[in-house]
Amino acid sequence: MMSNEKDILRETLGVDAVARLQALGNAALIEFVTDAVSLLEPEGALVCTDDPEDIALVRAMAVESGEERALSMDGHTLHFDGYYDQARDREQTRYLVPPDMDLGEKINALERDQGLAEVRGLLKGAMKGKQMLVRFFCLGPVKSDFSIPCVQVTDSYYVAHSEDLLYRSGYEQFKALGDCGEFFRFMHSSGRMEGGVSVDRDKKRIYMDVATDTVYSVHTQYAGNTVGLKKLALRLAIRKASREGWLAEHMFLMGVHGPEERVTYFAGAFPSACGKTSTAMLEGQTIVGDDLAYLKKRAGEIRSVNVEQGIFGIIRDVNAKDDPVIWDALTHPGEVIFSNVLVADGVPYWLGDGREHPGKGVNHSGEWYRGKKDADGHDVTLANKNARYTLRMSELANCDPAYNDPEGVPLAGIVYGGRDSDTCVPVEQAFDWAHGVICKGASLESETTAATLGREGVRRFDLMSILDFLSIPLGQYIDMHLNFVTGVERPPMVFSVNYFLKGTDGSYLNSIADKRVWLQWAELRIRGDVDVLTAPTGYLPRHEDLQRLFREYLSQEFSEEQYVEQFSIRIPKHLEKIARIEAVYRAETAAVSDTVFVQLNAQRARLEEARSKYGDIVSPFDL
Ligand code: SPV
Ligand code: MN
Repeated sequence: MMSNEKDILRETLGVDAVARLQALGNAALIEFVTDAVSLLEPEGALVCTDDPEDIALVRAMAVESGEERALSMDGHTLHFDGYYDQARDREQTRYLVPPDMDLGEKINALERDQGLAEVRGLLKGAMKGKQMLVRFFCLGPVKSDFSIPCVQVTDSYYVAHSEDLLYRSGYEQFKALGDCGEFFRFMHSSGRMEGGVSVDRDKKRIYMDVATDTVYSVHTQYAGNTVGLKKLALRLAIRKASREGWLAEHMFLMGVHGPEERVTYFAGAFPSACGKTSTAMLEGQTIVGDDLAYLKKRAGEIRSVNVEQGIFGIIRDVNAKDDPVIWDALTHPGEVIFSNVLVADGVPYWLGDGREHPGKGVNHSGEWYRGKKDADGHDVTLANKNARYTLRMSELANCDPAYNDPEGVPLAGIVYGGRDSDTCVPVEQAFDWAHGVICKGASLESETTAATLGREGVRRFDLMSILDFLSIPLGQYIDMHLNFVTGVERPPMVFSVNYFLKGTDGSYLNSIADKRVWLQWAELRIRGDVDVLTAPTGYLPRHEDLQRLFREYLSQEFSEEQYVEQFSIRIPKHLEKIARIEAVYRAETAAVSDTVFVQLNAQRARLEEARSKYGDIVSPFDL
């Protein structure tokens, strides 16, 4: 350590904290923390190790600082984000790139020097009078070749507490790293606070410096903007993965339990609020992770790990009937952070919880009463639609025993799903890997939800449900997927699901429970236990197989009429979709592989041929 670095650190951190940093023997880390101290100017700092005492202190301080408040149930706390800070902010999340780097049409980028000057200007002195927390975490299981060490500095105890629930501790992982700069860096300040929330929302910025694997986030608390290791780290990981030939994905991981106690592992990509967590939490199955997965090729197969160890889940519509496991964890003692829900008499309430609601309480808008309007004249709902819960997976009764395995789980299937009211069938298998990558993953669209700021219900292109997090050009990302299975004997089978298909009268055709059948069917397909029908868009399940699965798993009939209504191929809708997707790729400034257009053209040709034979709507019984 240079002597002026030593002075800056020692003055602010004290001798013990400096010793903790020095014990890691990592010059790049010292450089990062020194920079953070000189930029943010904290009054002092808490350098935490993996020691449970440090973790308990952060949890206690989250309450003492007012960022969280204790609820009646043991271990439960409540956090509010500012009224206008309730979701990821796409507009203010930007990549800082050198002038010669083109990330393409879809990526919100800003010239590096300009962005750094702006965000570092906003962070200058942001921690005056506050403590800086220095935290070490590990993405992926520890001591694994999936592990990525991370350092987070923040002045938010809520952010640090959330990270303790969501990520594996990483101080020891840093020791294993040695003197090496290959780690991710996150710098966050909530900025000026009033009543425990960030107030200067016009100065909110989330900027990612890809040259140094450093993310800056300021004047925000919402975890999607601040918990560095979540979506901000995903963006850095995608770039690292593209350099090293693996995949960093916005996917759940789950074990689907088939006949004779066999377990088949699936990953699933769904845009936010489209049934992703509830799929990973399906009855009878085990969950490995609900949001982020790393995939690597090992000895001719694909292995995958959960990047996280906890869940930052949407609480809306979690109720005792549809989500018994989560419900259980949320209504019993245990460490849970509720955010942006309503609290009355120490009890949290949320939209769609299936309970009688109190007429007043406290929520993200302050004192709340039924009929309350905000400053813009909009109704203030009892809880925010994007209200969340944060807990460790180990709290869940259905946690898969392999969720911490450093080797990961063998991946047999990938599922893509979006909120699609009028085009795709409820479940379908891709013809092969390339067809799945292009016509399912890279063609994914979804109607927008409350998980991001902006209008809801607008159809939006969202390839692999990762568009918001893409940090390399679209074409390059697709190529990574296409090439990923080279040398893999049995690439994962690719499926699409659609839980949101509507009938001609505008009502949903499926109930929430039906997804169990789609997943069990996919499991049987992977194991070679069921046959299929060939449609222009992929392989469809046969009626008799679905009928059997509906009876077995849901004790329900699945009539021929239901089958025809749900599994008919809506050719004009598919052709419109292909035209939309093709336009997206044609508009890309960065190169896009020919395979994209070849696959889309082949699908169009199959659809047109089917239309000339059967008309606009093709019944599966005609196939
Ligand atoms: C999502 O919106 O996809 C989430 C929550 O998983 S966030 O951390 O906001 O990204
Ligand atoms: Mn997510």
